[in-house]
Amino acid sequence: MLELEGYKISCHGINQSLINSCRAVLPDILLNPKYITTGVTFGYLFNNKPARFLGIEPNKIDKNDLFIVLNPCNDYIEIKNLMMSETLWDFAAHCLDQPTNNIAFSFMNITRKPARYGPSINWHRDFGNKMTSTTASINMVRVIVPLDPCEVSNGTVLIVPDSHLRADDLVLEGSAIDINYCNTNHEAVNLVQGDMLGISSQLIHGSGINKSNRDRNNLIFQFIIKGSEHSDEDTNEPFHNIGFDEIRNVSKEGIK
Ligand SMILES: O=C(O)CCC(=O)C(=O)O
Repeated sequence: MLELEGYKISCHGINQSLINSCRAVLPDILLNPKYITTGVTFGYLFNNKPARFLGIEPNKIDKNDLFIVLNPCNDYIEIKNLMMSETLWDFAAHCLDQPTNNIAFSFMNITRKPARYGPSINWHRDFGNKMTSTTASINMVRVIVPLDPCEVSNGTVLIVPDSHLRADDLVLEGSAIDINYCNTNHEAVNLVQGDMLGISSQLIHGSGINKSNRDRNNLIFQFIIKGSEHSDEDTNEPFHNIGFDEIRNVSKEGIK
């Protein structure tokens, strides 16, 4: 499916009470020292990539707050419950053109854009991205589940249609993406709570700054085709490789 279309939206697939529970536990996750150690803070991002905050006063940025939270499903039953939702797995399987019992969950994160200082995310493909990618990333889909309504003003996801089919001519000098092309040919994907957005690992996407007064938090679940080669040598965070039936049977303490 994604091989043809590059991305797919499912409207209102996730139960609102699951979204509400995840949203409610978010403040607790953000204060958890474990995620502060393993995640990426806005301070780190600002020091290393200040252009992501273009037009934002540095003193507006909470430097200790988290931009990326890695794998909170390991400890939070609220996130795990959403992750066990059949509609999420069926959607991911549909994106990968597979039966649900032939896909595996590998990794998840929260990507945050707080009101007034949420940073932009540069044009990129997930294929080959060291933080998220496995060696199996050609057989991978990342499914975005927004915890807040997302539109251009609060930094929703922007996609470059058909860029997954044009891996050659949208790449300059072997690595850099043609930024001018992306700047003029992208589309915004507006999402509401309950929606899911599946993105092919080959599709170029990014997102803008959030200067609005509305937070934007995305849960992002990564699935691969079972049996795909799997490597975590490029990342500090181990990837899971766990099917739907197994995930339902793991204890409430979390996925290990
Ligand atoms: O949350 C976003 O704005 C985009 C996330 C993204 O690009 C990714 O996870 O690859």
